[in-house]
Amino acid sequence: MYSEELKTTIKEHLKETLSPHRYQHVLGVAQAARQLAEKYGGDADQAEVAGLLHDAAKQMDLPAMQKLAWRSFGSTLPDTIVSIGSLLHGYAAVTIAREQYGIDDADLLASLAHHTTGAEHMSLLEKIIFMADYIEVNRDFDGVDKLRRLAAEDLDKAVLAGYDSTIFHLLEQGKTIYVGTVTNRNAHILSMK
Ligand code: DGI
Ligand code: FE
Ligand code: FE
Ligand code: FE
Repeated sequence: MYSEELKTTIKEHLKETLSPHRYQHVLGVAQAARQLAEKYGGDADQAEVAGLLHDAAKQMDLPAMQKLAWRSFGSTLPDTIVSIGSLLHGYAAVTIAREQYGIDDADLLASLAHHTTGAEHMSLLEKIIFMADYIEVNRDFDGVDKLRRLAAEDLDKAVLAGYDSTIFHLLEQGKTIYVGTVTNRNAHILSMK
């Protein structure tokens, strides 16, 4: 379903639009996503394409992200998400995937939209992209080794540790915490019982 030709085209475009650092990150996420898909019984090509595209809008300015996100989501997104680029870029990536690459795979599009804050009920692919973003080979932060180990053992435990790591980080930095991140973490815990 997802061809090598499509992946090559996406990579060429990303290489032109992202910084070298961000481009290396998306290659790392694509590779980690493939590996997680192979381990947990997902579609490795679908995971690779989602990994490539998840941060496609990351380096745009906020108005450009807002225009993109509007074309896929209209007024359905919470104001908090629309006003903060770090929360909005995944939703903007959905429009890039749809309009530039003709992708209409709802699961793939959801994995782009939800990669930063998670979601209340994530599919396997959504969990894979959410986790690949933390554990890709270029990432280096306190706790990354624990997340890598958990991701190799139990994807749901890893997802919970991912939420916790983001929330800890935001607390330490004195940043606002999007309430949806907390709601999604709670729903994830309940889904594990
Ligand atoms: O795009 P990446 O840097 O690869 O990673 P990401 O999309 O997971 O996260 C982007 C940024 O968003 C990161 O600096 C942490 C921040 N973030 C994640 N959850 C929240 C958040 N920022 C706020 N304010 N609130 C959140 O709940
Ligand atoms: Fe991101
Ligand atoms: Fe993330
Ligand atoms: Fe990322």
